[in-house]
Amino acid sequence: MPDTTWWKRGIVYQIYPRSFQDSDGDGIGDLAGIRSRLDYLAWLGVDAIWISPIYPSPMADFGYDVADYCGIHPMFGSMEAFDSLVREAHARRLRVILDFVPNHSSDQHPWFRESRRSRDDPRRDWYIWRDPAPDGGPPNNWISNFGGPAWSYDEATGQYYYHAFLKEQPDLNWRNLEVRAAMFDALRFWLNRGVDGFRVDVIWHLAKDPDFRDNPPNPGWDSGQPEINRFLQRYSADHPDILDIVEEMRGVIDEYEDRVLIGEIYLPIDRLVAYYGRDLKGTHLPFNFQLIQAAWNARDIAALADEYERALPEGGWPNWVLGNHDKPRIAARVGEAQARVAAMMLLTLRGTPTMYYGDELGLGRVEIPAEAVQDPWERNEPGQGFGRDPQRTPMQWDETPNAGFTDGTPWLPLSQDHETRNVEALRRDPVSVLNLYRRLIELRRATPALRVGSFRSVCATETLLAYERESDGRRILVLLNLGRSEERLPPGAEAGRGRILLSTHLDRGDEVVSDPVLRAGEGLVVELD
Ligand code: TEU
Repeated sequence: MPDTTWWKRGIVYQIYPRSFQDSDGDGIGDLAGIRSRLDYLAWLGVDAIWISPIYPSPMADFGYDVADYCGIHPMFGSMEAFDSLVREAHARRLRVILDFVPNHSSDQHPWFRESRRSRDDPRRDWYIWRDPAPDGGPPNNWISNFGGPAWSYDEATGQYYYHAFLKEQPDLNWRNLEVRAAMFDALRFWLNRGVDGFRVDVIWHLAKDPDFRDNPPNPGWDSGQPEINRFLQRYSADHPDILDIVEEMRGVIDEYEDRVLIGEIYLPIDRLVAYYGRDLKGTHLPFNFQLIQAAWNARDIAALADEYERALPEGGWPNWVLGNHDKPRIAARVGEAQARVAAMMLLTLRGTPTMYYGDELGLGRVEIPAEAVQDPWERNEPGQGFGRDPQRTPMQWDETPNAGFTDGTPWLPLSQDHETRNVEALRRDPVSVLNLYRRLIELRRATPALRVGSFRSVCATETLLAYERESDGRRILVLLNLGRSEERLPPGAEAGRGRILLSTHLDRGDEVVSDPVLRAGEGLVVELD
């Protein structure tokens, strides 16, 4: 029996809800907006949407500061709007994955308000409170991911509380069993409403060193890097106790049929794969961000793919991510031509691909004028390129004002070229990056070797990456030219005769080749004889 598990076979599409589609003219996307674009997603061919947080929130970190784990922010709509989004998505065979933010809540969450009331409040231990250091300063040297100390002093009770991110995002104490129970009930609340799974925010942060030891300095740090990198996160993250918590969380997911648990994890490969859990009882998919972090160099990417394949536990299903709301867009990192090669890579590697909305339009870096900055990280550590607004700008749908995103004023600017770079225009252009994505998705869906087949590196030079996928004797060769000049497989590495199924240039179907020449920035999918 072939394994038909949807999250192994399918493609995930991330929606940043503030920026997908506005339906009420406030300049911010919402649930009704997403619902109105489901037909587009079905046309594109993806299988699941992951929606960044839509819960009530003061929006200090744009929803990653949750004030109620079981509600919908009125800006995004109502619970009815949510239910009908799920219903209509399911009617189109689209799964819905929510973002779960368990590591920290908003400082406006009733739990934290209660926790800070007094040292002996029953909720005190739900968060992480420590006495000042002997000199009155913070309890240790831990830094916030957005710069500055990770501890804030509370005058009224004379203690510091810990926040790995903003001071408006106090970390919950997952060593407290009541916290776990309350959070697991929140998961059940959404599972009962029919959601198909969760992407869990910073899951590798859930437990800290019980002794709160100082982190060691990072010898590789220089002043061009974010302040968080000054120290190695040895004691503040990736604590071994996290795996027990993740297994418990998975247990909740397994109370329901056919749901998925995805973990957001920025760790080296050997540590990342631990999050599959003992006997695969952890996350189904620990997000693999290698393609986001790697230098755009075929040799490095091949080495990472091989290392990743080798590191996977028996039965662990791989996955690949090309972009998200925290990292510069792929087209901004590697340029428009290479972004097409990257699309082919994402959709032909072995494992579940996660796409980021707008990448299918080839959206690049959108310049954000100083007065339009929204991201709190940019405000804390300005002018150094850490801000995340450039990759969170509105989706561009058509040629109308504001590209059909909103009738009001968009919360972030659109890219300058939105009159030509939009879904309608690119749909009409048969060789557009949008049509490339659609063809790649269609090809992956129709080709078992790409969907489920084995992976084998064929060759990698600085600029040429070649790998083979195989299933039931059907062999697919993927050739990717990461350079600016013509490429072909080096002597001795020729792979034999075959038929081109797809070129990134979308102009070479059905050609029979034995040693194809790739044009600059061209990728080919070849079915071998
Ligand atoms: O991101 C975690 C985060 O900040 C990552 O960028 C990570 O710390 C860093 O890249 C390590 O190299 C999640 C959300 O995706 C982000 O939007 C939130 O701001 C953050 O958590 C806090 O919830």
